[in-house]
Amino acid sequence: MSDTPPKPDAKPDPKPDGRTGLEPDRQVGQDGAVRDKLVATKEQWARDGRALTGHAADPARDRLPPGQRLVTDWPVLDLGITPKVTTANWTLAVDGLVENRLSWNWGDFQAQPQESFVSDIHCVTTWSRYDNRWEGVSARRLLELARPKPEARFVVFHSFDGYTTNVALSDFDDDGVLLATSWEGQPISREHGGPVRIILPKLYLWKSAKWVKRIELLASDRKGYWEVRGYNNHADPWLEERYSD
Ligand SMILES: Nc1nc2c(c(=O)[nH]1)N[C@H]1C(S)=C(S)[C@@H](COP(=O)(O)O)O[C@H]1N2
Ligand SMILES: [Mo]
Repeated sequence: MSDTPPKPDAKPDPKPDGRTGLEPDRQVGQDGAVRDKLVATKEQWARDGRALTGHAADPARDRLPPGQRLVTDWPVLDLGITPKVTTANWTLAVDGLVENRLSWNWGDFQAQPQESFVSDIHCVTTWSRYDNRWEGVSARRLLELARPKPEARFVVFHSFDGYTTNVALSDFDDDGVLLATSWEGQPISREHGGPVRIILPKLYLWKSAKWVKRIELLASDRKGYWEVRGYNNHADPWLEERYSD
């Protein structure tokens, strides 16, 4: 392991040509099955009465955040330190401004109701991957047990590799937010943050801490590893909140 941490994620190429990410050299344009699925999804959204904005002629545009391109693999991105966390030595603490601190091992985690969600993931390095099936314990379940104090408004995730990242409690306490243990029916691999990582699908993926070991609730915000290095504090891909300012 080198002493110097790897560079932050490369800044995305500017797209002065206004390309959509759906040109023929990109995966979606070549993959009729993916396109059909997108059309089907949009039709489902329409049936659900879900509000869609603009780009009606291009179903993919409503699902792909600005400046993103679709991939079908799942790239690995982290500080380059892959901690040796196993189900035998994994522990999780939930502390700070909670009525009931939690301290879980793998057995405690497995004793919780396991839920399944399908979500898209969006990385600030401009790739997005659709329809990831996750299983694990929901953030909502964890919060129900830990019971945040009224003054708790922010969350910091701490990981076994020393990484930290911060979100508003309202973004953690949301639909589809998971402490995920499985992806596409398989345990999440070590390189992707197994045995347990956060999946917070509405924000760029750097907010989804891999190898999570501690969830700290705070009254005031405290920036994490990338946030102090110029990445956006909120990180909403739909607003392209990549960098601060
Ligand atoms: N513990 C930990 N979690 C982390 C990181 C990290 O370095 N350490 N990197 C973040 C970043 S910058 C990204 S883009 C995603 C990448 O997740 P992946 O490697 O599973 O694609 O993990 C995030 N979570
Ligand atoms: Mo990243």
